[in-house]
Amino acid sequence: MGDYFMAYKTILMDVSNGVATLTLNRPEKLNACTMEMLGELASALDEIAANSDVRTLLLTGAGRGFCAGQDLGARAPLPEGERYDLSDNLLNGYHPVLERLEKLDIPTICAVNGVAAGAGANIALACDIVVASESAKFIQVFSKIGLVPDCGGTYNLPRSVGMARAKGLTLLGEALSASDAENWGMIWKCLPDDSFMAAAVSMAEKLATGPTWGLTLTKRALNASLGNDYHTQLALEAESQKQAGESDDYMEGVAAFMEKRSPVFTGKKTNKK
Ligand code: T3D
Repeated sequence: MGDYFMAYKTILMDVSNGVATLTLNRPEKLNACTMEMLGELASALDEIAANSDVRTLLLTGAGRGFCAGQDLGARAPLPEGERYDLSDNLLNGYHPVLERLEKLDIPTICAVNGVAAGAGANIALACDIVVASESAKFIQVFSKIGLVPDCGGTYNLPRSVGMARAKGLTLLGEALSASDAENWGMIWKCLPDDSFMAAAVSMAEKLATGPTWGLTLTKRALNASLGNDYHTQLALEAESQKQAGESDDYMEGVAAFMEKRSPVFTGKKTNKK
């Protein structure tokens, strides 16, 4: 166990071996999201972004689920004529979390330990690498309660699985198994239940000893490619390679190759000490 930072009520945060692990921690409600949890997640992501010792984020859930999306306990039926403004919760609760995840300049892994439904599924898919235990499932459950996919679902799904599958998943709201999610290219890997968490931690620790700046430039370039044309992307690659080539880690990578040893990367941006 590593250091603990701010005390949170609905999530756990641990930092060790360069990995910050955030665990959604309302297992009795399958880690359904409350405004308190979303606020704590945003604060924890700010802490992580400010901590230069952290070189990978691992997001997971406590208990048998990853996250069942919005806590519906906060959505009791209203009297005739009154309605919730659900954009408010998205703009002020979910989006600050998603924006911080997107801006975080380190690799992010989501270890989906169990069911990921609604916003829970789409928060998972907002991470750079998604691994899931074989008993986990992904459910775009929104249509079951008359809502629209949110938290980037309508952006990420057509891009990862294609329009036909995105429409099937969201309009029908059926559960997708972790192994189908892997076969469809929606996630990186489906792993056996008994070795899943150890494998996710090992992957996170491996990334945390990697050339962090180069990895960051890589994920930024891949994310940008979704909105760029070919020539713009070639220009971005040249600029990214210029920046990666200025890092100590590039010098170390080449030296280690020539000396037939494993590289020791600092993860720092430039050659300036
Ligand atoms: O509102 C806004 O701000 C807009 C934003 C919306 C974003 C969204 O995420 S909308 C989608 C909201 N989520 C759902 O509709 C999912 C509801 N849950 C389920 O459909 C099922 O629980 C699951 C398919 C996820 C898992 O089913 P199962 O059979 O494995 O578990 P369960 O028995 O249904 O749930 C276990 C407990 O968790 C249970 O509590 P209890 O009865 O033992 O006290 C259940 O009520 C609770 N729970 C599960 N999901 C939620 C929840 N409690 C509150 N909110 C939930 N979303």
